[in-house]
Amino acid sequence: MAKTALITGITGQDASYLAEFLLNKGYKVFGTTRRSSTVNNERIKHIEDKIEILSADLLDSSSLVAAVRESQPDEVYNLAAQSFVKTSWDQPVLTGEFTGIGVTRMLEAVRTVKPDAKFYQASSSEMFGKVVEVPQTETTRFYPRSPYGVAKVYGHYITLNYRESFNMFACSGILFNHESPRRGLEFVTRKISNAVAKISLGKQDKLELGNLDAKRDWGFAGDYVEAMWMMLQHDTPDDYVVATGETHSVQEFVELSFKTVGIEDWQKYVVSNHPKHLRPAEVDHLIGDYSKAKSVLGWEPKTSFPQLVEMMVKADVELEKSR
Ligand code: NAP
Ligand code: G4F
Repeated sequence: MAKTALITGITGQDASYLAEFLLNKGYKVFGTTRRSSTVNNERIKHIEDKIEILSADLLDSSSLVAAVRESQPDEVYNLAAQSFVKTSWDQPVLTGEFTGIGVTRMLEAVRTVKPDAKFYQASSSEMFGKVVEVPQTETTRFYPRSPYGVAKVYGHYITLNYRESFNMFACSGILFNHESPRRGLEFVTRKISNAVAKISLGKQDKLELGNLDAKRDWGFAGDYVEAMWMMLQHDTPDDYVVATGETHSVQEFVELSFKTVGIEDWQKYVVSNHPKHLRPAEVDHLIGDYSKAKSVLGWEPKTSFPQLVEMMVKADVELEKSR
């Protein structure tokens, strides 16, 4: 019989790729959205008739319980969160409520209504923050550097706690940054790819950025959702780092993006260290060791850094040409 999955935050980047992936595997897919005054389904428009949308908010336990009751899922992927690190300093309490306590609300909904459902929690490399070890593994001590990172540490440990307390099949994927043409425009990679596309078409003059020296382990979201699914297919629940094992600076992303559209003198267009884009505390250097995911789950990234940059810039050029 076909399996059923419930994905929270179905309008988000990862959920759109995960929903496609699960539909291809024959799953019945339910996804939750929160109420908004404008339609917000850009990323799932192409699959909307194949999935069931339920209304639920991470702040509202009864809506989460109802979503689990209605969908009766075999697998729950808790992807909903306030996911933009910079905003977490502007809205630290809300970020704690959504990204931290929201995980407990979701776990409670599952425990109450469908305790045998397998549960995936979207943990983050942002938990490593001011890193104490290079590269970062499942055993590296957390040192979060933002209200978002702190909230994710809470979400991570409450998932582990429900696994140990109630014997739930609950896993955390410690995912390093993953991007795609569907990435939100506020994140640095998409901000760059979109601006470079516009600059190449004469629609924008300048690209204002913050810290160009920050280094991230960037992968492709389409590759990473497979790792989420693999965690829930394994015999035992556990936590896994999902990464590429390579790190690159924001500047490298900028240079390669401009190169993709044939512009070598990128400095002409870029303003760096713009105060609006600097953070009260920075995460300088992330690089993940995914050897556990590789040896236990058989997962490996498929998309290289240059392929990711090219994919994003070319998609934005096409998008901006059509506007
Ligand atoms: P995203 O594009 O920002 O999507 C987040 C989703 O959560 C959206 O559907 C959003 O709905 C929903 N949401 C926000 N607040 C909510 C609330 N109060 N109630 C219900 N839904 C709410 O994020 P993503 O990049 O796909 O990431 C998915 C998850 O992985 C997040 O938990 C993120 O923190 C985590 N993560 C991401 C990365 C990465 O590099 N992408 C790395 C590690 C971990 P709206 O569309 O209505 O805003
Ligand atoms: O693209 P970012 O905003 O992503 P960040 O902060 O690494 O967070 C993302 O990855 C986390 C996993 O580690 C996720 F958990 C989280 O949900 C999110 O998906 O910024 C990346 C780097 C930072 O060091 C930032 O300071 O780029 C630097 N940066 C430089 N100029 C900028 C800018 N970031 C943004 N967003 N905008 C800039 O203009």
